[in-house]
This record gives sequence, structure tokens and C-alpha cells, in this order.
Amino acid sequence: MKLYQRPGFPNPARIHIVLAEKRLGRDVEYVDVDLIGAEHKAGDFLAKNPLGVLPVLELDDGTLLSECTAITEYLDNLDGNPVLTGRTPREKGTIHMMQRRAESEVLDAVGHYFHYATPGLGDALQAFKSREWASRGEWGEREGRRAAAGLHYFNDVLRASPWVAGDRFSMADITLLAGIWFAGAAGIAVPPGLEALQEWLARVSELPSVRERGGQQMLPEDLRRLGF
Ligand SMILES: N[C@@H](CCC(=O)N[C@@H](CS)C(=O)NCC(=O)O)C(=O)O
Repeated sequence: MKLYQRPGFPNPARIHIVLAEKRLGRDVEYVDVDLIGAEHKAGDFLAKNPLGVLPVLELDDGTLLSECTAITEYLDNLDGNPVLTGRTPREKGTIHMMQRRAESEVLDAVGHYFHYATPGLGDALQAFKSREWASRGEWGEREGRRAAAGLHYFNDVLRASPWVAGDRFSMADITLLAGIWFAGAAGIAVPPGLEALQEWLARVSELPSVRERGGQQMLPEDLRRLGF
């Protein structure tokens, strides 16, 4: 298998955690795609994912999987023990629901803030975003506030349950974690007083799969090009 990715970016990081959880990290060849140089918007990559986003998993038979949820489902089922996406109908339904909420209310909202209310990934990328780019700053700001509201929602969830989708670590936790990492990079602070969320964050950060990925920073050239 080949994973088209970029170190330190939040969506590829979701799959790095999955690979570590499933002990599949060594079965994958990692192919870096230059997001800041807009390599993912050029023909070769668009042939792999017409939506022009990372990550993409290419199977040995040439099958191309994109969308983190789809890639996670594939990897999770390889060993017949899909602990991350659910083993029973009830687990599957609950994890799917909570994952989607983490994606839409936090991770995607942060992404919209980052791309539309800040310089995002820089000049090379702006040309590929909406033609109304310049007028979308206000919408981007609103999305930032929506992400903060999403974090309040998940604080309530985590006051009632140890993990995002119940009593086990799952794909829903991975999505929320990626959203919080992305929020930090985009300059959205976790609102004060969200103690259950902070306790969960401390616990999740200690998981071996997450610690392993935690060592994976953005490439120095990417940090430089983004002005950090
Ligand atoms: N829903 C997609 C999101 C993928 C995504 O937005 N990836 C980011 C990297 S973290 C990307 O490729 N951004 C480039 C861009 O927006 O041009 C998934 O689950 O894989």
C-alpha cells in the first residue's frame, strides 16, 4: 500500500494514528505530496483524488481510497477486528454518528476558518479556492466560532462518557483530536473551562499511537513557507 500524505497535516495524521493502532505502519510506503506548492491540484494527483486533498491510500491492486473515514474503515477491517469503526451494529452506528459530528462541527469548521479567514496554505493554493475567496473572510470567521461551539459540545459529551463514542477509543476520538490539533495550528484556542475535554485530551495524548504521531512535525520547509 502507498499513503499519499504530508507530515504534520491533520488529515494525514488521522491515518497515521490508525496505522499505529492497527500495527500496519510498516506495511505502507509513504509518498510526500507538496501541499503548499499545490502539487495536489495538478493532474497526476487529481487522477488519484479528483477532490485534490490528502490523504489517499493506494492499494496494491491499484484501488484508490480517499476520505479518512473510508481509509480508516478499510484498514480497520483488514484484521477482522474493527475496533476503531465498530464491531457491533450499535457500535458502528454510534461511532459513525459521533465521528461525523467531530468532522463537521470541529475539524471541517476549523479548516474553513483556516482557509478562508487566514492566509491558509499560502498564495499557490488561493487560486484553487473559491472565486469569491476575497469576500469569504466573514464566513471563515463564523466557522471559527462554530468550531469553538463544537468544542463546547464535545466537552458536554466527554463529561458523560470517557471517549467520544462511548467506552472505547474509536475513529471519532481520532477525528476530534485532529480537529483540536488543527485548531491550535490555525490559532483557535480551546475555550477556557472545558475541563472534560482537556482531561480527555491529556488521556488521548498518552496513547502510544498518538505519541508516535506526536513526534511527526511539519517539515521545516513547510513551516518556513507558512511563515512560522
Ligand atoms: N474530508 C477529507 C479532508 C482532506 C483534507 O482536507 N486534507 C487537507 C490536508 S490536512 C488537504 O489536502 N488540504 C489541501 C487543500 O485544501 O487544498 C478527508 O477526510 O480526507
